[in-house]
Amino acid sequence: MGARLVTIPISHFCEKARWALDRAGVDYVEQPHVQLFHVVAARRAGGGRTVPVFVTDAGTVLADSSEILRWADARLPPGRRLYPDGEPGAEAAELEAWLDGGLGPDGRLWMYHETLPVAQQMGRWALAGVPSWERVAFRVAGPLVDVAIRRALGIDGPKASAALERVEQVFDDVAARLSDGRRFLLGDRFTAADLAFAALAAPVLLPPRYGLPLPPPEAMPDPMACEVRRLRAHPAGAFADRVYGGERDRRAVAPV
Ligand SMILES: N[C@@H](CCC(=O)N[C@@H](CS)C(=O)NCC(=O)O)C(=O)O
Repeated sequence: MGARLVTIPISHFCEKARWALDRAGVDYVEQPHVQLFHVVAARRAGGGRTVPVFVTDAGTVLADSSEILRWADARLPPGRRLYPDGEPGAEAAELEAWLDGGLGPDGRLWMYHETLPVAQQMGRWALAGVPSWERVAFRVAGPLVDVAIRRALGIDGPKASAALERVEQVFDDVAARLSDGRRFLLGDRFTAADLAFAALAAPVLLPPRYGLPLPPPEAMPDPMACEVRRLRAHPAGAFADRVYGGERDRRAVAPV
């Protein structure tokens, strides 16, 4: 069997891994699953309860997006790596870990709080490529999925507001870093920090060049659409858009 990536298709941690694999020209098949059903698929693939889980063609299991980035990077020439040699590579990894631990979960929590009430209308995007029985189960068990996701992620109104405030703080920090005119977070070179920021900001930006179609702001409830437009206009939101425009080509790069 060839390499495979087990995902929740719209998940931003999955986009992070997918982007790195695409960028390195890795040949793999994506196996998308609905939230909660993904646990069975992730465990079956040899991972834990989260996705992405990447199974290489040699059968090695990588159950964390950062591990997948490292694996993909090893397939690129040094000049194109997401983790440059030495201190810049360490700094890229440090920023990535900061974003993985903060922006990633916070943006997701806020996005679910805003979209769970209209989850069935999101099916067109959220169910892309998932097995048909999971699609049916999602439709039938809608209210239960809502309760289960809220419980699993500890979602409520005050937590969602606090999460959005933290997201804005990250946006301000990113903008401050870029304020000296540098092209990327660490200078002139695209690194894991930039990829992680652009991928993990997706729940609050809904980037048009994401690895698969996301709903446009117009399809979202008004309060969410309003925040998305506001954050897109933030210098860090504009930066994410530029990074997608310049660096996110699906399977565009040949391996070494
Ligand atoms: N540290 C992990 C985090 C991945 C993660 O949080 N994945 C989410 C999807 S965005 C997930 O699987 N959540 C389901 C759960 O926690 O049960 C990584 O970087 O891969």
